[in-house]
Order: sequence, then C-alpha cells, then structure tokens
Amino acid sequence: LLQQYGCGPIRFTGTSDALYERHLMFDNVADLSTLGPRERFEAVARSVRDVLSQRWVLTEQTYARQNPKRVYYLSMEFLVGRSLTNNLLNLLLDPVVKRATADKGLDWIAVLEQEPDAGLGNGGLGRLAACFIDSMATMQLPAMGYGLRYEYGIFKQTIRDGWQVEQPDNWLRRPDPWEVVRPEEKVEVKLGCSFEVRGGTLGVIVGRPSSLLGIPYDRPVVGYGGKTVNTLRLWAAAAPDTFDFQAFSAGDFVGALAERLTAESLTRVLYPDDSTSMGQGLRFVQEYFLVACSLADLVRRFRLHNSDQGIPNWSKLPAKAAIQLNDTHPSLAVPELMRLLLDEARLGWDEAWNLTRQTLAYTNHTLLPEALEKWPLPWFALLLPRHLEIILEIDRRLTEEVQARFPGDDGRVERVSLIEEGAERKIRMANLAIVGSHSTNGVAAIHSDLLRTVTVKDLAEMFPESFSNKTNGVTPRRWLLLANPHLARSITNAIGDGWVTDLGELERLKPLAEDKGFRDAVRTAKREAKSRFADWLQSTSGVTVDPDTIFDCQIKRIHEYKRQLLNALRVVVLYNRLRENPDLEMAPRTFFFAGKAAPAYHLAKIIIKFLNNLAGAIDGDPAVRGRLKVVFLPEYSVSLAERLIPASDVSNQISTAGYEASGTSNMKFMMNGALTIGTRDGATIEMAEAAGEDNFFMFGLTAEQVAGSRSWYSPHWHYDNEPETRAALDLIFSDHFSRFEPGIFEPLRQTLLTGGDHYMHLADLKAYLEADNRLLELYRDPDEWARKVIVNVASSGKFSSDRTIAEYAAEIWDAKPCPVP
Ligand code: DL6
Repeated sequence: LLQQYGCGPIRFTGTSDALYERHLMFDNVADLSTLGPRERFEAVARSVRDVLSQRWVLTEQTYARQNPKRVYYLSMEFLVGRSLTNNLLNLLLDPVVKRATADKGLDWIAVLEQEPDAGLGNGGLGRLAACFIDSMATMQLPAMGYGLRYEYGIFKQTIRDGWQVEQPDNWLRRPDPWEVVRPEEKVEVKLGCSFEVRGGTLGVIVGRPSSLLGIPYDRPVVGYGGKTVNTLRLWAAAAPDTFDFQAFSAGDFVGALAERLTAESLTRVLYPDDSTSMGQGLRFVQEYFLVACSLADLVRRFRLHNSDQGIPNWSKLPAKAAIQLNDTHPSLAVPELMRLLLDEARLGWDEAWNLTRQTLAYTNHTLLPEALEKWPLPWFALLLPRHLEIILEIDRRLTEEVQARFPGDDGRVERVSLIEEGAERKIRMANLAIVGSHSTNGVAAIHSDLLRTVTVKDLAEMFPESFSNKTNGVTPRRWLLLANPHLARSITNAIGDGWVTDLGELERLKPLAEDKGFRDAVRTAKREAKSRFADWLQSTSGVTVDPDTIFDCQIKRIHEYKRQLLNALRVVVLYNRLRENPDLEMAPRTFFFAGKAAPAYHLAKIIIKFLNNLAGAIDGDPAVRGRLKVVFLPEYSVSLAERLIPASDVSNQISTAGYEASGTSNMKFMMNGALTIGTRDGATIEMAEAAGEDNFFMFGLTAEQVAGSRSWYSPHWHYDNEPETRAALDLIFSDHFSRFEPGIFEPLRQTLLTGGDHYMHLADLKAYLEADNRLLELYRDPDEWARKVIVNVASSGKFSSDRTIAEYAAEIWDAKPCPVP
C-alpha cells in the first residue's frame, strides 16, 4: 500500500503497521501500555497522513508543472466532520485497516470516537463546501478550498430541562493530526486602524494603521481512489513577529504583548448564526481577513507560474484562476482584487475591472432578507478606506450605466446601487458580489428563479447573462458508501460499484423495484441501520427506541421557516387522535428531531424546549406508550447525521415554500432510502420530479400561493374551522405540555395565531396530515413501500455533488481535470 501511494525518490520501508507503532511510540514517548484510545487515534491518523502525503506533494507538483486553470473556493465555513474514516475510504484502505486492527485487537470504534467533528460551519452552506471539495478532488480538478481555522467551531449543544444550552467547541484542545502548518507561506494583512476585541465586540483605535499575519494550516482533501489529494487551506490570525518595540521600550510591556492577543482572537470563534447576518464588527474583519489572505496567496501562486522575466502577465488571470464566492461572506474579494490589480499591479481601471469580473463568481444561498449582508459604510472608512474608495467608484460607474440604459428610472438606480441610503449608509454586499463577478447562481431551480425574478430583479435585468442555476448535491462517498455500508453493499451487489463516482448509475436499480430479492435486501439493510442506530442511542444516552417503529425524521437548523413547529403540530394531532380513540389503528412511530438554534434566536430556543416537553409528555402518557415516541437528539452534527440518515424511513422537508434555497439533507435521505414528505420548495421539487410525484408525499401551498395569499391569510380561520388544528393548539395553550411551567409556550400562540403566522404553519397543517395519512396507508403494504424506496434511491443520481461540480466546472469556471500521474 505504501508503494501504491508512495512516489518519487522517497519510499517508506516497512508496513503501515510499523508506521503506526512508530507514531505511537515516538509521538508520545511513553510506555505503550499506558496509552489510551486518543493516542491510538492520533497514531492511526498520522500513519494515514504519512501514506497520503507523498501523493499530496505530487498533486501540487503536478499542478505547478502543468499550470492548469485552478479553482479557488472561498468560504467562511467548511463543515467537514470527521476525517479518518472518510480518508481511509477514499484511499481504499479501509479493508486493510480493518484487518490490521483486528490483528492487533484494537478497539476500532473507541479509536474512531476520539476524533472530534471539525464543526467549522453552521449548516447547509458549510456542509455543501465540504461536499464540493470532496467532489473536486475525486474529479481530479486542480482546486483549493480557502477558509478560516476557527479554534472554536459551532457550539456544542446540550439540553437542560428541555432548553438548549451552548458550550464552546474546543475542537483543537488536542493536536489535530491532519493539519500541516506552513508558517513560511504566511501573508500580511493591513487594516486602516488598529482593533481590539472585548467580549466578542470589536473596538477600533482610530489613526493607528495595523497589520496582522495570516498563517496557513493545510488539510488534505483526498479524492476517491486516492489519485488526487487537494488542499483545504485554513487561515489562522497571528500578530506580526515584531512587537511594537517603541511601546515595548517605552515601558508598555503588557500593551505590546496584548497586541498579539488581539490579533489572535480574530479567528478564535465561528459565528453561530445561520440565515441571519448579525452585523458584528468582528465578523466583518474575519471576512476581510479570509479574503485578503486567500487572494494574496493565490496571486502569489499566479505570479510564480505566469510571469515572464519577473513580470506577471495579468491578462492571463481569468484563464488561470476561477474564484468562487460561497455566499456574500467573501464578497470583499471584489474591491480587494481591484486593489491588488490597481495599486500593486498598476493596471488601469478598465483592465482591472474586466479581469476582476472574469475571475470572480458568486453563489447565493438564501433569499431571506435578514441574511443578506449589509455593512455600515463608516466601518469601511475606518478599517478599509482604500476599499471604500474603490466601491464608491464602482458604484459611480454603475449608476452612470443604469442612467444611460434606463433613463429617468430613479427607483432602479436606487435599487441596484451598492449603497443603501438611510440614517446609517450601508454597503449591500450581494449587489457588490453580483456586479463584480461574471456569474451569479442560485442553488436549486426555484431558488435561482426567485433570485432572478424577485430578489435582485433589477440587477438580473442588467446582467442577464450572469445568472444561472446550479442545483446542489452531496457526496455519495461520505453520505452513502461510508454512512450506510449495508445498503451500499446491496447496491454494489446489484449493479457493481460504478455508482460511487457516477451516481447516475443508480438509475439501473429502477427495474429491480420489481425484484423480490432486491426488495428484501433493501429492507434488510434498512432494518440493520435502524438497529445499529438504536443500539448506539441506547449505549450513549440510555434512550430506548424500537427499530420496528417508523423512524420519522426532521434534522436541520431550528428556524421558523423550516417549520419544526408544523411537524410538532402534526405529532400533537396524532397524539390527540390516539387519546380520543385508543383502538385507532396506526403504525407505531418514532419522531426524531435534531438541530441547533442560533444562541440569540429566542423563538427557535422555545421551539426546542417545546419539542423536548412534547417528548416528555408523550413518554409519560401510558395511553400512547409503544405507539408514539418523540426524541430530540442533542448536538446535531455531521457525525450524528451519518448515523441517523441511513436509519430513517421518512424525511420531513416541510419549509414554507419559497424559503428553503435548496436543502441538502433532503438528498441524503433520498439516497439512503427514506421517503420524503415535503413541500414544493428548494431542491425537493427537483427530487420529486426525478422520482415521479407518485413516489413522493408532496403537500401544501406553492411559493406562488404563499406570496399571493400573504395579504389576506388569516391563521384564525384555520383555528376556527379545522377541529384538529384547534384541538392541537388548545392542548398546547392549556399547558398540557408545560404543567409545571405554565405559560412558557405563550410565544407559540404569538407566532402561530396572534402574530399572523408569517410562515403559514396553519395554512399547511391539514394538507400535511393528509399526506401523512397517505404515507401510513403505504406503510401497510411493505412491498409497495420497498418499491417506492428503490425508485427513490434509483432516482437520486442527479443529487451527487459530482454532477453539481461538473456543471460549475463547465459553465462557470471553464476548469478541466489535471490528473496526477
Ligand atoms: O446551499 C446550501 C444551503 C441550502 O441547501 C439551504 O437551503 C440554505 O438555507 C443554506 N443557506 C445558508 C444561508 N446562510 N447564509 N447566508 O446557510 O445553504
């Protein structure tokens, strides 16, 4: 194996076992019998890194030699999860390791459990970035991810008395065996003033320009088959090596050292907000830091490979670099690249502008107004004065163009402007990203349409050729092959393993829906995954669930638009039905919820509390025991999703239509053989199209109907006219689920009834229950259920991130594979 991955003049002698023993001994310098699973995990991971490192070096050497167009994916979030099993799988090493661990009597599960999730993201956007870099490496694209090395990732969630409690995620407390720090490739980032961070807020010290260092930490991104090993480069902030010697020798010893603390605190923590822009100064500087470090780094690489006698050929930049902005978070790349081209390369405005636009591309991930970033103009004036000058000049030219093309249309000028006027002037980052790049894409067909025709309609009319759709996807390596070994094996037994890198192959399973043997195999795989999950849950939390009940799941960030409350109302209705009629025939069900609420999102935290109280009340009610169970799983993470999704029978994708840009857990459930009950929103629409609506359980208002009924919609009408809706709400408001905490769910009355039910829960509840009935009806026929499961799995091929990346590469980046020999 070492020979397989070894290359060049260096060859290891010995076996991978020897590597492991050596790491265990020499990295710890301790008596081996005293070492525990953590040390063993580090030794295994370091051995795996040894195995891949020559390939990693060769990948970069190949790119340096061939000088292909490179793709740079800039993202404030990479929700990577664990790496050991994924790297072993992609290196095709897992059978070897299984054998070796068995030989050594190593408790493999205990070792794996030592790896913390790299939780450097909030949810869908960050996980998408992680799937994309996996696909780019697998497809042998010369690509690199750029992000921040947060010392604290997304907070740890515990539940106390039903309430979410946040704890810091100190994931780097123990050394991370994957990362390689490269201090020699540090970059300097300059700011217009000094800053300090106190209690998470940014204070600026005017009149004292400052600089800090970006130190790159590289992580390997192993493509499937281990041929290409790309890099995820995460930047950590540090103070410049030199202290402020003047202050130092003037006696301010502490002050000079404090500067260091200030700089390092910049990348200390990930902002835990999803689908909101909290507008804090520290976040603004974090975003600039990512952009400044990454652009300096990639421009340095560009100069190295595209200069003639030391003079860079800037006109080649768009032919050699494609920079994808993951949401507006890195959109300061527009003025930063302009600054580099104007001030450092000394190009004229027009040339710099054309190169900038041709090099940059932007992906929008949300239409929620509260998530669209707008930064106060005075912050630019203080911290990034040169960038402000550039933005104002872009805006001046844009305004001229609008006036020339749409004379007299002042409203349009105002709407497309990069500047929002008001008591405090703000820079609209989405407008900046759209104007400053050659491509703007949404992440599912409906989302891209709404973006183009509603949210930024005026800009789309100005730059129609820039707009396109790229429906999201997920990597089938992590989300099927690794997460669901039983189903993966059944699929491979049936159609071979081509699906692992060409998920469209799953289509060949369709005829097998009629094959009893295959239906049995799929059913057995699901049962196996459910038992595995139930055992894990029992052993880690003491919670008992019955794998012979329907596992019905909703796992995602807690947000009103995702409508966990609608799901809870469904459960309350079912509960009422059973209380009223204990003899009612109803398949026993376990409802799983998991997800984190942004710490400052009060209502989302009440929703978590409600779900927990609902679980407690149902558990405590003998009338429904064994028939209904609700479980709120704390600490939703990539690792938890990997366990639960394979075990799920039903996937709930029930956002208010028009609000969920795409969704990606919907795709993971589909390829793992869960049936979807959902609204016509995001990529769920395309999934239902792929499988046929008769294999889906779609319900509820369409995005058009939601928009059209806003002005007259009244939740009270549903309360007054739908007995089950009314009974469910009355039960909640009677404190049935809050006996010892009367009144705590009053905010739910406010959001669902008196406040107007902005997300239209009550409008969709009846239709949801009808779809749920159809689902239960189907469940009575196990063969028919299995047929639909197979059709769903077989139709999930489109939702591989390989397909998405192939579209980005062909239609946005013009990037080609660069195979490593
Ligand atoms: O595109 C990835 C993912 C989508 O699947 C989700 O539908 C969408 O909600 C999520 N967007 C965000 C928005 N954050 N910001 N800005 O996470 O993106």
